[in-house]
Amino acid sequence: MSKAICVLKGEKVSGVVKFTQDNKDSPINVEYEINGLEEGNHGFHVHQFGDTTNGCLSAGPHFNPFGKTHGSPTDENRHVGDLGNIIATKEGNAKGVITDKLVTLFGEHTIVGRTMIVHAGTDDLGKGGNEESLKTGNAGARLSCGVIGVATF
Ligand SMILES: [Cu+2]
Ligand SMILES: [Zn+2]
Repeated sequence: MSKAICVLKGEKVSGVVKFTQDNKDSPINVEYEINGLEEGNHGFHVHQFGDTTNGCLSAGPHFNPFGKTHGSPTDENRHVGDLGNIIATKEGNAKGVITDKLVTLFGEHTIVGRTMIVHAGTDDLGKGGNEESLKTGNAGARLSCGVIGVATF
């Protein structure tokens, strides 16, 4: 069992994301609890760099080691970092578990040392019909972010 954790920090939005994965061939579980959001959908991605020197901007684009276009977690053609949307209640909380078969804690393409970001808007999952949709899903501003690290929780 491999474990990793990410503490999200932003002006208003904060949270914790816990990753667990049995072995390199198992799906990963991504358990998140995030507060301070506006009600509704928020794009949720692993971005390329574990760098927050200039806030969430320094994390770069979506983690995309296979050179694909942006998509939904269930698409064949997607960035590894594409975890879709999380949904916040009217109290501003988003809580849940995502199971994913592409994101991994093992090997060359591990997400450990990269950055999780929560966006201001909805990820259109590559279906927005414009160029930006295939890069970012038009998910808007980067509200909160944190670097993913090894954990023992
Ligand atoms: Cu993102
Ligand atoms: Zn993407």
